[in-house]
Amino acid sequence: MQQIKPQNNAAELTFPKIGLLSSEQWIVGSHVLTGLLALLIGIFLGPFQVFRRAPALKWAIPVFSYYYQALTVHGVMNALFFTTFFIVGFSYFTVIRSLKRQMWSTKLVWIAYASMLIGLLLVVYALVTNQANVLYTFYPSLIAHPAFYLGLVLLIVGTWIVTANLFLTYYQWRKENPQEHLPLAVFATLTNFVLWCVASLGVAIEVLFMLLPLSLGLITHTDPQAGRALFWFFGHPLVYFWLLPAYTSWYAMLPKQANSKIFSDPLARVAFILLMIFSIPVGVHHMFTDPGVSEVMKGIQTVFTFVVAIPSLLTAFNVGSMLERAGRNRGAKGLFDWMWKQDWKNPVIAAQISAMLLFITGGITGIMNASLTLNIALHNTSWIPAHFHQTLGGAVTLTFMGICYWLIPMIRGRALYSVKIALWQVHTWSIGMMIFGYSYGAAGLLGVPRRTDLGAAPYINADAVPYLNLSIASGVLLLISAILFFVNVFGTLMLSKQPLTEEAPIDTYVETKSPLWMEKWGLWLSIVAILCVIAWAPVFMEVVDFTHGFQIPGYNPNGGLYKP
Ligand code: HEM
Ligand SMILES: [Cu+2]
Repeated sequence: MQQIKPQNNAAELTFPKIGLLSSEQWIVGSHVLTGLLALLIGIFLGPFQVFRRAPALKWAIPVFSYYYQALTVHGVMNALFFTTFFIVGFSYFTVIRSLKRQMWSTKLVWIAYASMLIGLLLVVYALVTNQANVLYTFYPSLIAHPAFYLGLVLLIVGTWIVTANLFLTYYQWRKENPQEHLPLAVFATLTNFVLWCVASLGVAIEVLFMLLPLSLGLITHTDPQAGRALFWFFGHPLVYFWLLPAYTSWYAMLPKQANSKIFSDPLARVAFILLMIFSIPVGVHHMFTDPGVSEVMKGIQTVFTFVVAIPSLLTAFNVGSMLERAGRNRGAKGLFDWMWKQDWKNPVIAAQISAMLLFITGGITGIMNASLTLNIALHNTSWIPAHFHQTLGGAVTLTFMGICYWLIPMIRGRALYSVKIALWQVHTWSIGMMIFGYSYGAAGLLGVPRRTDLGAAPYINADAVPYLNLSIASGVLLLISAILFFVNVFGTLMLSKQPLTEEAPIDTYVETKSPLWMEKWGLWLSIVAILCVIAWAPVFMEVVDFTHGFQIPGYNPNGGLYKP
């Protein structure tokens, strides 16, 4: 990195009142649109999984007809590639706008993009050629084509470069502005990338030292329990990596969009710090039924998990209060009237508030999942996809769609193609996800499994059949919603003729009483490291077999036992 020089010293950028600078347009646009391309591949399989799993239909999935190929494409494209590209693009926008400067190095922006893009292409190759039917969690002993793992490595390496560039931009700004407060949106973005970098070490170790060598035939055996521990060291904070940009939008952009003010900026920063610190030490809650982890560890991480609920409750209070102010500014009187007095005709606002409403059920079901005793009843049932389609599919994706409704017009330089279509999209998505959550949740309580080609399964509990059939309604609504979304994206990019009217929702002045020590990144990193060691070292001592090493033969889902 020594050779790469900062290209943009000190020069404070001036932005047009409306629209983007062309440098921003390229940087933000390329990432966001690549993310949406990944979503385009992944999203449409969702409704067809619903149709395939409903006893009344049992339709074969089109194009990727093998169930696990389709499910892997859906999970990997939506959860790993759409999210990462979108978040990186959104984070660049946030930092460039809020700090009013170019990224530390534009060259690094493109090196990271190239790495992530090649990663995406390699993974698509492995998926499309039916050589990576390992789902988005790619647990060993399942094995995919090496291109799949190489693609994941490139994606992660790309995000590490992004992190370096973000922090170098921040330190450059800080040097020139030693006493100024960092805008909240940038503070949130930095906490998110600290969290991501530490978390991704787990999956990097798993892929580089276990999965890639196995897939290349350098080793023949593996250890599924150790692999799962490394994955979930990463996998739980991963969900916060998705969520924090949505929070960033709710805390730092929605107030301006809704013509309100944040209730408490320091409280928001406390929430982001808590999320950064506590999300890695809780991943064992994904391993509550794993035989290799002791009950003691499961109990300890249950308690930690409840701690992570606190910053989300702080967020509910802080953002709720901001929305109440917005509603009262618009004439709301009674106790709850302010909810209806929001600007529901604006898709950017409607999407974000609907996303929050979905997150209420997502959060409550999450707390249920986190209870060791309840989890045993819920684990691997359709309850789990019901839960994370309220959080990831609801809170996160719908917020990102809402962001698209102002960001894509800015990238294109024209107004949104159709506000009406956007509003229909938001409401079909919310109602669709609610029905999905209800039907899949209820079916899960009756024992319907997830990750199962139910269209071919003879053993469905008769009591659960009506719920699975009800889920067809959610599939139809969500299919319509996904089509409407992409009609608007492509319409805005290619057909829209109206001039852009909306300003970027970033306030660059900072009004906060938060102390500057909140930006002690070294301190936070040390606390994260200490908590990780306390929470995870005993788990790894339990799950790694130091005497016998790897003992389980790799398994290629396409070809039985793995032969290099
Ligand atoms: C268009 C609306 C969507 C529908 C109808 C839908 C439906 C489904 C269904 C039925 C499953 C479970 C299949 C099974 O367990 O066998 C599933 C899994 C999943 N979905 Fe979606 N989905 C949608 C959108 C999304 C979005 C937007 C995301 C993420 C951004 C997402 C991420 C996932 C993930 C990560 C899985 C787990 C895959 C696995 O078990 O390996 N879905 N989806
Ligand atoms: Cu988790």
